Amino acid sequence: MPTDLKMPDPVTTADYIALEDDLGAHNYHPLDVVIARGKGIWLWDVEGNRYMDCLSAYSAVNQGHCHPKIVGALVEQAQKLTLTSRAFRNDQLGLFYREVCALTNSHMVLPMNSGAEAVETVIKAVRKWGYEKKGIPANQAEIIVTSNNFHGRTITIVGFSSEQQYQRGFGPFTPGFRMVPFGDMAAMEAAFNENTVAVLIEPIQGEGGIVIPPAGYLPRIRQLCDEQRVVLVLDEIQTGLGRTGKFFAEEHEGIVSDITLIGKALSGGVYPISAVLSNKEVLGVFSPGDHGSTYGGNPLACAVARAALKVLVDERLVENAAVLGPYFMEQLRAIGSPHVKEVRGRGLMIGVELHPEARGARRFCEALMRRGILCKETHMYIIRFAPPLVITREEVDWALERIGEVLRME
Ligand code: IF1
Repeated sequence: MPTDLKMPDPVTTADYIALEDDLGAHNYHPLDVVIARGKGIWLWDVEGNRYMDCLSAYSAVNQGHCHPKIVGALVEQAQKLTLTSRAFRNDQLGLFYREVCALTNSHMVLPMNSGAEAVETVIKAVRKWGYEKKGIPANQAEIIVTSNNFHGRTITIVGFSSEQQYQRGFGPFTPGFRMVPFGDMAAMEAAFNENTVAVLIEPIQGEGGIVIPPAGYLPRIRQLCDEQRVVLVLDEIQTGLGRTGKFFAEEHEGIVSDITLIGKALSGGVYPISAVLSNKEVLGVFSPGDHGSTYGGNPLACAVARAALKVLVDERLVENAAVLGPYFMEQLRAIGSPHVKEVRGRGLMIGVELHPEARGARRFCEALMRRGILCKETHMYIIRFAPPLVITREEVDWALERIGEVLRME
């Protein structure tokens, strides 16, 4: 039955929700707020109500919504050239390569579109590297991953998730992954074998509940990878680009990965682009025709990413997160709510874990929405606070006043 386009246009929040619920797949359970406009840390819904964004589209909008310099780059490039396919070259790609490699001390980069595509790309790269450079027998390559991980939603990626819901109904899955409990050093050491090509891990588990690794865990993995010629791949798609108060979260651990995955804030939420940042040894295994994508490395994405990275540096957003994050967490602890079990995080990647008796985090997120703050629960009991990195101290105080009211409710 074709959709009745003669239906009147939606006007109210309820109208928009009805349209979404009627025609959209129900693969999300969003808050009942319909956003129409965003600027900086603020969002406005279709009724004109203003909200502080404390999710930043899962850290894709670190630079703030609709940053004029990033949108300006989008508009300017969109009027010149948007897509050539990689059958031809374009004048933005090399400039993006030079700038992102200089900023991240990388020697080779492969641009893709979504974070999951960057993860899939690195899986192909480390496997091929394992066969061609490490001499692992064909189809025997193993990648070590950790429980409670989140790396995307493709069949291969959910196949190595520990979250049953991400897997239910989607099998069969891709072999070649060995999962160990996150933070368990003995299990990690035991998982290494002659067929191990890489360890794929988030330096802080985002969706897993803002889980910070035990002290020494990542440095020991770095050492094991060095000793056993295994590639250390850090998924910084959510933690990277200033979110944790460092340019990359690995800096908190004093380590340097072999390969870093970035996405989300690489474009400031304006256009999908992700990238695999590598040394030449691993990404160098790709030959023409081995890998690609229609939109990967398109000039529009590269122009936007160049502007987004420049904003991150010019506006000292990493430094801002490093100052306001600890302040935010200290003040959250000072609320002294009986519901709160722990406040944890790094920079402006903050999780407030509630006691089971608090009856779940969703009701607190809904109460915060009624007070003009949009945030998201994860794993039932954790409220995530991740505002854009452009937030000011005064705006943090504005949020704390309202969060305090909500965390003191029954
Ligand atoms: C959803 C979660 C966050 C990521 C890390 C790779 C990807 C993501 C560390 C894949 C993406 C997004 C996906 C989005 C919601 C959000 C999310 F709740 F799903 F788990 F942030 F925690 N690595 N995370 O966080 O990147 O393909 O999405 O560009 O799927 O609902 P993507």
